[in-house]
Amino acid sequence: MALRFEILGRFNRARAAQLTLPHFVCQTPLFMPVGTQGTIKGLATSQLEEIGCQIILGNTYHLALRPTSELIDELGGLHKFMNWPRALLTDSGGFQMVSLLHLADITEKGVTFQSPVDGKPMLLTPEESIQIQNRIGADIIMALDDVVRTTITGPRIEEAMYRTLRWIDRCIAAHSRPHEQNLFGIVQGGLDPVLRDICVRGLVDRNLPGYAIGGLAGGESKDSFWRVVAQCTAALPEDKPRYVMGVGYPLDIVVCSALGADMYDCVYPTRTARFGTALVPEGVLKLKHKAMADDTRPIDPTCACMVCKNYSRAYIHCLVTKDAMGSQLLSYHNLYYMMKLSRDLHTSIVEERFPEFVCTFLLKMFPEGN
Ligand code: PRF
Ligand code: ZN
Repeated sequence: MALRFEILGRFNRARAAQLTLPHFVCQTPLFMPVGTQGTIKGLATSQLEEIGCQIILGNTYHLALRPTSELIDELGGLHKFMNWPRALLTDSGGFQMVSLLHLADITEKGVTFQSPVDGKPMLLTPEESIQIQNRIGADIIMALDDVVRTTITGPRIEEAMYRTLRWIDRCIAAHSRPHEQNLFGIVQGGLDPVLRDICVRGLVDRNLPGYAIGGLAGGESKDSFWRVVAQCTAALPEDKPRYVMGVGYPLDIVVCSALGADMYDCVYPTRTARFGTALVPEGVLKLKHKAMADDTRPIDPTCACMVCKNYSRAYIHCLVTKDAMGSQLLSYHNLYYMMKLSRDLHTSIVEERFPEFVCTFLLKMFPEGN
């Protein structure tokens, strides 16, 4: 195992921990911004450090196509290539293919898809996904899983869960750097508690360094989503990190942390920034709105970020549709908001005032109580 997970404080099921990875000592709960071609769109790695990002996601699928994992390996790994000294996580690639390319097809061998470069059929097997991730060199790598939409029902959900369990053994066998990189397993099983239970037990038997809860945030109701997270966190080992994949709405992070989850990733804060939306304690602020045109206040008067210290809503409104700097400043602020949320969750749990923090958070977001 290439990690240490020490719980520093708890409130009921919520935990605050220190997660020591090969490249960084992280504090949980934590949010991980998502990169595409080895970058978080519009931000320099020095800015990500300034914002307080602890782990960022590299996209295996994009990196494998360009510049290729072989080249990244030759150039000394992704940390060096993108000049990011802190922790990195790569996803296995299958989910991205299925969600980005509707051309992907899953068989027992792996995920088959048409190359976006030349249209040739390609196959990503569990072995290859791990080999690619070993070459990229992230602190945490993810098992190849068979992901299906939670909104579908029937035997496909069961097939995908059992296949995910068969593939985990192929991933473990292919992993060549267990002392430098942590392989996390991914719990699948849709919204079915029996299937989720079988999957959790199967993965826990493999004694992995950490576990992810997959297959969520795909259009299911909040009630079903929280139910699955609650079931999985209750069954996963206490002394290992728990990662809810694809989750990034501030409210969901607060709720999942209360349910005992530790790690999250999502494109939401940076994607919504590119559409002119800022995350604020009250919810969201639409910078494109004409009311912003002469508003001299910062995005969030209570925010201590570089953007809120230096620029007005009016200025960002003016930039937002016309210059890349508009979305860069909004991405900066939004990631700062997510990092502050992560820190506030961590500290409030350690300082035994988690319920008060949650109440304040909810009252700001829902002042009318609805
Ligand atoms: N599996 C993988 N990556 C993911 C997910 C998953 O289930 C999700 C949740 N839908 C986001 N990213 N491998
Ligand atoms: Zn700000």
